[in-house]
Amino acid sequence: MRLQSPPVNSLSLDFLTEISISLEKLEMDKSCRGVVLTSALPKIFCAGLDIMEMYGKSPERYGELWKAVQEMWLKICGSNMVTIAAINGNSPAGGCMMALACDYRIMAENPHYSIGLNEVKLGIVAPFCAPEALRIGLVDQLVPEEQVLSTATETMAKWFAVPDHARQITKSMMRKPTIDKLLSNQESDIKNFVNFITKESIQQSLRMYMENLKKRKA
Ligand code: CO8
Repeated sequence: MRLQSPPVNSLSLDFLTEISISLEKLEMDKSCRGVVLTSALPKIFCAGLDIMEMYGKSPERYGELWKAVQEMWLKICGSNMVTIAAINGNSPAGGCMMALACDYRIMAENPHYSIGLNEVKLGIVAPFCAPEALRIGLVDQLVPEEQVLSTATETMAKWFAVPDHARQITKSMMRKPTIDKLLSNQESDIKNFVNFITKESIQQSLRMYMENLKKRKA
C-alpha cells in the first residue's frame, strides 16, 4: 500500500478515512495475508497528523479527526495480516505511530531521514535520525534506500512461513490489552483530544509551529 497524498502524506480526515477503508478491504480479502505500508512520495513516509486539521476547526470536526486516528490505529494494530512498514523517508509523530503499529519496521538508511515521537511537544521536530532509531529499537532494520521494498518483500516471505493461525493468535495475545483499553475508552479519549486541542495556548503553539515550518522553507 503506497501512501500518496502530496506534498507530505499528512494525515487529514479524508486521508485517514481512505487508509482505513483500503486496509479494511485488504483485511476482508482472504487471499491477502500481508501488507507492506510504504510511501509513493520521495523523501517522506508520512508527516503525521495534518496540522491544518488541528487548527481553527470546530470541536465536532476535531472529534471526527481523532475518531479517524483511532480507527486507523486499531485497523493496523489489530490486523490479522502481516504488516510491515517500509519507511522510505521522514516519519515524524503520527507517521512514527503508524509504523509502530505495524509488525515490523524497515527504514532507509539516510542521514536526512528521521523518525520519532515529537508530538508531545508540538513545535519541536524530533532529533532522531535513522541509526539512533535502530539503536533504541524504534525500527527493526536499516537498509540502503533502494533495498527498502525488496527487503520488505523478503521479510514478508519469512513471516508467511509461520502458520497464520499461530501468528494471529500470538499477535492478538500481545496486543489485545492495548486494543481493548482504547476500545473501552474511545469516547473519553476523543473528549480528551478535543479539550486539549481547542485550548487557546495549544492553538497558538500550532499556529507558531506552522509558521516556523513555512519560514524554514523560505
Ligand atoms: N501537516 C500539514 N502540513 C504539513 C505537515 C503536517 N504535518 N508537515 C508539512 N506540511 C506542509 C508544510 O507546511 C509545507 O507546506 P507549503 O508547501 O504550503 O509551505 C509542505 O507540507 C512541505 O513541507 P516541507 O517544506 O517542510 O517539506 P520537507 O520535505 O522539507 O520536510 C517534514 C518534511 C520532515 C515532514 C517536515 O515538513 C516536518 O517536519 N513537518 C512537521 C511534521 C510534524 O511535526 N508533525 C506532527 C503532527 S502531530 C501528530 O502527528 C500527532 C500524532 C498523534 C498520534 C497519531 C496516531 C496515528
